[in-house]
Amino acid sequence: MPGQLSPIDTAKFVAAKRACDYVEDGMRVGLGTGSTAAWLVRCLGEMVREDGLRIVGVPTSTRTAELARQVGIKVTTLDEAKWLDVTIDGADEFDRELNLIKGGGGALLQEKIVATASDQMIVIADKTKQVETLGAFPLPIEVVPFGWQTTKALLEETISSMDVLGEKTSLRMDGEKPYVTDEGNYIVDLHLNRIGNARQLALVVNQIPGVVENGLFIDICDIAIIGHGDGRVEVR
Ligand code: ABF
Repeated sequence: MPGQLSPIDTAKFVAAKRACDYVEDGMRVGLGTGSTAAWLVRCLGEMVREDGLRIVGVPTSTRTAELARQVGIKVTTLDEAKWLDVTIDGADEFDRELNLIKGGGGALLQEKIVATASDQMIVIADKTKQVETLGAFPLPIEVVPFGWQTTKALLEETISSMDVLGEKTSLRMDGEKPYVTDEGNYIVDLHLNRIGNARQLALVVNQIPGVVENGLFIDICDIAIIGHGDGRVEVR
C-alpha cells in the first residue's frame, strides 16, 4: 500500500486492489472513471509492468485513457474489443440490490455502455457510498446541448409527477460554462433527495427527447467491493 494515505484514500485503494483479483491474463477490461477507478488503473499498471499481466483496457473517459497509457496498460476501443470480460468502476451511491448512481465524474454514458458490454461489472467504492435508498447524491442526466433548457423543464415536469422527493434540477457547470462531456453533451443534475422507484425513473427519464442517458445503473452491477478507512475490504 502506498505510504501515508488518508482513511478515505485507504478505503478506495484497498477496494481497487482487491478488484485486481478478478482480472486474469488475456482479459479485456473496462476501466472506470473517478478517483477509486484511478487506483484500479494504477494497480493494474503495476501488475502489467511487474508481473507481465497481459490485458487490454477499454477506458470510460479520456482521462482514464491517459492514465492507463501512462502506467503501461494497452488501451483499445470498445469497437475493437467488441465485448469485455469485466468492467471495474466507481460509483457515487450503491444500495442493497447493487443498483448505483454514477456520473458524478461526468462519464456516465461511456461508463454505462462499457459496463453493459461486459460479462461482469464490479463496483469499487468506499463505505460512504453505501445507502439504504438512492437519491441523496444528485442524479446526473446527460442531455444534448440542443434545446437543453426545454429538456431540463421537461425533466422537472416529469419528476414532479413521480415518487421522488425534491424537484430541483441544475445544469452542471465547469466554472462559468456548462460542463461538457467527452461526447460534447451537457449534464443536468436532478436533486431528488430520495428516489422511491429508481427502475421506473430510469425508464421515464430516458423517454424525454434530448436526454441521452441517466446515471441510474439498474441490474448492471454484479459485485460490490467496499473499502474501509482502516484497510478492511468487504465483497458483496
Ligand atoms: C465514476 O466514479 C463516476 O461514475 C462516479 O461518479 C465516480 C465516483 O468517483 P470516486 O471514485 O472519485 O468517488 O465512475
